[in-house]
Amino acid sequence: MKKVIDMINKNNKFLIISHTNPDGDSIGSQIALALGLEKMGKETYILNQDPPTNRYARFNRAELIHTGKKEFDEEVIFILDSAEIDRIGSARDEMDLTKPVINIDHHISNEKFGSINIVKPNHSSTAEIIYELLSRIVELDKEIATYLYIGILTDTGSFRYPNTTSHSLKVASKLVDYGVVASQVSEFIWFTDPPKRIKLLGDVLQSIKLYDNFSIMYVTRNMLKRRNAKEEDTEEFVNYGLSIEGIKACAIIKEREGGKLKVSLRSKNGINVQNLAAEYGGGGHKTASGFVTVGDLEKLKKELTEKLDRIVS
Ligand SMILES: [Mn+2]
Repeated sequence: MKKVIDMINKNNKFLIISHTNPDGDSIGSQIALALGLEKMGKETYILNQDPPTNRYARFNRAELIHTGKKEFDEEVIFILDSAEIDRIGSARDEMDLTKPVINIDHHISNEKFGSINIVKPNHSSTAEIIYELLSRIVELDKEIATYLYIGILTDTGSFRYPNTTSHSLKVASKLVDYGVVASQVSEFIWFTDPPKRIKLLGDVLQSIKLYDNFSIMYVTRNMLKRRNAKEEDTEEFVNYGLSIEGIKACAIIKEREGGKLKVSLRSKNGINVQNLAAEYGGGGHKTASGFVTVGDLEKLKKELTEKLDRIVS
């Protein structure tokens, strides 16, 4: 951490990159870090391959997030919440490769690709680590605290997942002391869904197939079309597959353009779905992983049924 603080003190222009399809933790961490550094008088530029989804594009500071060609001469590059450098997608092409990279992440599989690596797998989220960094170098305020809180809230599934620790709750508590209104943030993130998303959820839940201790559901292009929805409207649907009594693992298959199939896997009670994702070239955590493959939906359903059956029994 001291090396990072030295690097911050000695430089002025910081590029802040995170992974493709950014989530609440990556976006919350990026915006909080940018606001903290700007408060110290530094210049920052947030760059991601993909724009934020609707849920996160509504943030007041979402305009800080850039995509596409970079217009910035960075001195230092932060890469947040990305276990491998490939996770940042095309943002990598914009990096000045002569500049030092500070890699900050909480994934156990992090490949430590940075010049400096702060990898803390016992932390719930990257935001929890950014809190530790910022609280040492700048006076936090309600706005910075709110973005950090969003990161922790989303990565812990509102403090429900096993990564919810005494430490993550302590950090959340400190953020509330800075003025975060927990109920407002929850409402903003989770209780402002567009009606089409809830209709689509109904359709997707109809597709669920329950086995002894795992479940599989899917979203086809037609299901999306019928509700005038996009794949981003299916975010978090996977968790319903795991919310059923006795279920220890679940999968959701999302049909994409061009015959591609995106699969998200979730598990609990010590079941590991990371290796299953890896079999298809994907990755993630033990309890949350995913992959993209090409093929036939029915065939993949059958394959996953057999493989999940083996994992949970
Ligand atoms: Mn994260």
